[in-house]
Amino acid sequence: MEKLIITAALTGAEVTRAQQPNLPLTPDEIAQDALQCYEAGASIVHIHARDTAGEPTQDMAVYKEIKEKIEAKCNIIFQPSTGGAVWHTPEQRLQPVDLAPEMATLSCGTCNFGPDVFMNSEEYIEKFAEKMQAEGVKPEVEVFERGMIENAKRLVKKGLLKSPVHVDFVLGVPGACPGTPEDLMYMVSCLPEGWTWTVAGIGRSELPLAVMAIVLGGHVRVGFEDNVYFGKGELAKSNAQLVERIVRIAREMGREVATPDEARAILGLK
Ligand code: KMH
Ligand code: ZN
Repeated sequence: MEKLIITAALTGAEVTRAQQPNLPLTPDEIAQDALQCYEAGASIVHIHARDTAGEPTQDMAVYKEIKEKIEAKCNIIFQPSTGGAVWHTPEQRLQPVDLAPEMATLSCGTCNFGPDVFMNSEEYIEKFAEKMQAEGVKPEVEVFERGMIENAKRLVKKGLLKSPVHVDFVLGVPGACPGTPEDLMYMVSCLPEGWTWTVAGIGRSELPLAVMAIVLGGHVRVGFEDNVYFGKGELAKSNAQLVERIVRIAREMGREVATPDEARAILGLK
């Protein structure tokens, strides 16, 4: 089995300090958190920027600052969000791709997102994919519902995505696919041969789905974007604490953890 790639989703666009007092918000806090997660065993950081008021922003300048601060500390893979917040325009969302990061997320369909709608029309999915191709950015295809795998396959047919694709199953978002073991098994069974996958279980589904991914040969995403708790009613102390637990479980189960350079090789990054 390939080594395990652990992604730390540090901040997200929706979580607040009221929900998680240790949420990193400023570029300095995000970079420091990225370093801690790297030291704990993460090889990718999934980044959402916040403005000086702590609100989600897709401003390229803020992403640039975060990217440079992280790169000054360690060689973890920097993966900005192009999902942003539900109210960002497609143009705003696409800005961090101008920094030509090694990876960026590419949501491959529309779904409900709590009380909101996370809008990803075919036109914009294709525009995002084209832009990533032009900048040499490897997309991580975000899959919130089963049909999004078919959309990714269509992008491959159109030459807008290169196979093997790397997919992130985001399961347990209220309004989209639940995060049960059966849901994950079904999603995995729908992937074409050779595609790689990671799973981001939302809330209480984070840990059980992560353990399944360790067993099945997938990869794992944890962090405050997806889940602010360590146990029932117990807030996590840090993103790194969530990463450390995955490393511990993986090692106990005989699955080695990938360094950033090993993750680059697995994912075919330049
Ligand atoms: N914040 C969500 C609406 C991504 O980062 O690419 C979208 C999201 C996906 O988080
Ligand atoms: Zn995200």
